[in-house]
Amino acid sequence: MAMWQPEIESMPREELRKLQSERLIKQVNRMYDKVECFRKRMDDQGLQPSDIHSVDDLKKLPFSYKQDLRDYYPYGLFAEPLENIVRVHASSGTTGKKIVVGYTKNDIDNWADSLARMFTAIGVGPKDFIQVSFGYGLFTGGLGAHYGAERVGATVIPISAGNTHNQIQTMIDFGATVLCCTPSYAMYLSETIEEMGVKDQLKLRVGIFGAEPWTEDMRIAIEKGLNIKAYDIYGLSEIMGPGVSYECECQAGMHICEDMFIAEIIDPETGEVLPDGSFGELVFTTLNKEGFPLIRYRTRDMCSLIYEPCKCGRTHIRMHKPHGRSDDMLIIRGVNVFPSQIEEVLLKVGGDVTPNYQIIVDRVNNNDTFDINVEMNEALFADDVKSVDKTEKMITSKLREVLGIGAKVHLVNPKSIERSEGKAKRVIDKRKL
Ligand code: DLL
Repeated sequence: MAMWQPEIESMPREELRKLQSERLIKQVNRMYDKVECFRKRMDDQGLQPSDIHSVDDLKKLPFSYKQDLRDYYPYGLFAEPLENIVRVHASSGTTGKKIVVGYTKNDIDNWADSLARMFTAIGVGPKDFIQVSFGYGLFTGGLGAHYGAERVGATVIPISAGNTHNQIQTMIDFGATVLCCTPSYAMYLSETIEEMGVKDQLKLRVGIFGAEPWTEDMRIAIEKGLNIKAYDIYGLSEIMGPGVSYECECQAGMHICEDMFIAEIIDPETGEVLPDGSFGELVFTTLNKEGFPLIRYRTRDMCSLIYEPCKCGRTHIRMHKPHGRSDDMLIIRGVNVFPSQIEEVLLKVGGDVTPNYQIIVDRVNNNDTFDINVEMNEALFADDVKSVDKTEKMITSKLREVLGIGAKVHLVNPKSIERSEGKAKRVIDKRKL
């Protein structure tokens, strides 16, 4: 079977822009006819589909929000009759009601294409055994990766997340060469492999990780721990699932499938489109989704886009790793804190502590309390109280430098913080805000 290599990824930008404009116009017309919420918003702004002539007019169009998915739950935003929907996925997030998305047969095909592009971009093909350790089910990770893996002709090991010892034994017995899971689960797997003393029995060479923020230092730790090259993949259920963007072999930002999605960066406060290269909120418009299309969807993910051509020759723009979500961002004593900043500090400190941590925020007498439990490693645990004290003080001062506010750092026993098989839960916010 030939490697799957679509020309669309190296399409000249002018042609790509033309394709985007054509698809945008078609999409806006379709949605105006079929999706009540979108039509109402257009009408409220005095806009007609005929006002949209090219991607330059995108900024005229109204935004859409996660709240819309809740308000029209479950199927109110679908743009196809339900008999044309062949699959639904859902995501519950940390708060509130589930959101539901639907796919037609073509949507599933395009989704598999985007993941096939990703696998091909990092040299994964028919000879590979891909262990899909993303959760299968309503979460998009498992089935998303699965269909892409089949499309490139690889052998899929559809194991889903969890049951870690069995997971590792299967990896060894079946000769998995590629691992797909969340970065926090990859860290957990790596830790358990170390404990089991089976690292030299693994055939893994590549890992594909996403669904939650992770830092460059975490990438280094995973690559070392599992002896692989680790690639980032991004996506969200509302837009499609994994594969909205993905890294190529250069590991220098994730290429957005621009024939399928238009990305914009906006100021999350004002909604204004920011100049190229700015850091802000990522907004996506789907260009060829049939079942569940969205125009200018506010992802709440904060990042910037890279417009310089990539060394790999793909012409599609790239996005930096999202720094966190504007709605994951904690405001503690008036200061913005992203959990990823804490992870960065811990990974830099390295040595005596692990990147397993939990943030606990509370409000006592109208003041925010900010505690961070950090797991120490076995060596420090066996050391004397003075060394623990010293490390605690060092982390506290490094965190203050980065965050600009003080946190109480508590070094806790090895393996005392619960491990995650999916997305890690790093924050316990007890304030009733
Ligand atoms: O997490 C889809 C996915 C599955 C992506 C597997 C990658 C791999 P949701 O559950 O809807 O969908 O969560 C989407 O997760 O808005 C981001 O905040 C975050 N996220 C996803 N990928 C990354 C990444 C899936 N590579 C939300 N880096 C998104 C940072 C990510 N954050």
